[in-house]
Amino acid sequence: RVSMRSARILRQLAVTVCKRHHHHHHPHHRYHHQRSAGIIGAPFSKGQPRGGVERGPDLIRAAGLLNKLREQGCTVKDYGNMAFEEVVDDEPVGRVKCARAVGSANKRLSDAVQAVKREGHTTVMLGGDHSLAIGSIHGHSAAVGELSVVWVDAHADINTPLTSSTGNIHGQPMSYLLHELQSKIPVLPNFSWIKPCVSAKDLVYIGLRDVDPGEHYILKLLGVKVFSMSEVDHLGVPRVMEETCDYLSAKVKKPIHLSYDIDAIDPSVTPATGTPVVGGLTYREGVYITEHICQTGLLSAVDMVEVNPLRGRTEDDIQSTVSTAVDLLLGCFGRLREGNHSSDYRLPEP
Ligand SMILES: [Mn+2]
Repeated sequence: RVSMRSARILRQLAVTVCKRHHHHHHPHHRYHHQRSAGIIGAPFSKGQPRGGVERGPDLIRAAGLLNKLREQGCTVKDYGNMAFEEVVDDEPVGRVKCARAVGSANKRLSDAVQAVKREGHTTVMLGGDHSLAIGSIHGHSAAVGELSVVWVDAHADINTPLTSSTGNIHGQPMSYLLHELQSKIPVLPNFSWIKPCVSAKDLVYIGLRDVDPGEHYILKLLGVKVFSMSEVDHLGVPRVMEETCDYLSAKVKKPIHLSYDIDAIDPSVTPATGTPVVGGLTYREGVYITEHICQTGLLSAVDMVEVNPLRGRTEDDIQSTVSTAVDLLLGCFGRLREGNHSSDYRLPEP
């Protein structure tokens, strides 16, 4: 049932209803479930200082995301790009920059994600910077209850407003969402709506290689499961994904929120991003992560963030970054590198 409130929110979003493709269950398609993607563009960049990241949603669409998803049998509904209010006099609060704008944008995003979840889709939030994970995860949890969060990123993004040395909120989103950190979060304007909704035991990091001292302390203090690039090197991504899923489904299988920062991938592949760090995941490792999560059948929301065309030095830099983001999203929705065919495919008769 769509509530009055979410109906209003859905009307506010630009709605493009797309052709639905129906696929019937077929025993030969073990991993080919009926999937439906609800796409929300969030062209927002105030969680960090570099302009350009607000162009991410349109670039990812322009690279053919919607058609490619449909070609692999996915139902797609594009809710368009969100509009965010201009906040004037958004002075730093302590060291925290643009708190009012980030708080307000994420409140809107949370409402939008709730509404899209209630229409039954797997949400795809196209960022924008990673501060948007606050609203995306908050809204997802408000709609479906307790979540598992898989955070694929070079960075842990778990600074509190007080441990952050930069004051950029895109390095802090997890701190606002974790129950365990609530006593460490100061009051910020436009943040009072946030209710912590993730337990440290339900969070797994993959790909970390640039972690601040305060963040490292928090990860150890809370016993968060981390597969840094060292573990990726040591175990290999297949084992990392097996352990991730075993760890998250040890008790109950919760819906998975995959928060994918494009900077998790090595900058030789995805250079057009705000805070690139050498030594990242290969393209193949990055895609394998999405394929594995897809095959759990538990993926309920995805963020794809930090694609910033202004950070690419060449057109090739931008194209490689954007097309990798698209391929990661296709992997989330059932694309197999062995190939796919629809369940009603018939060989032409001579
Ligand atoms: Mn990052």
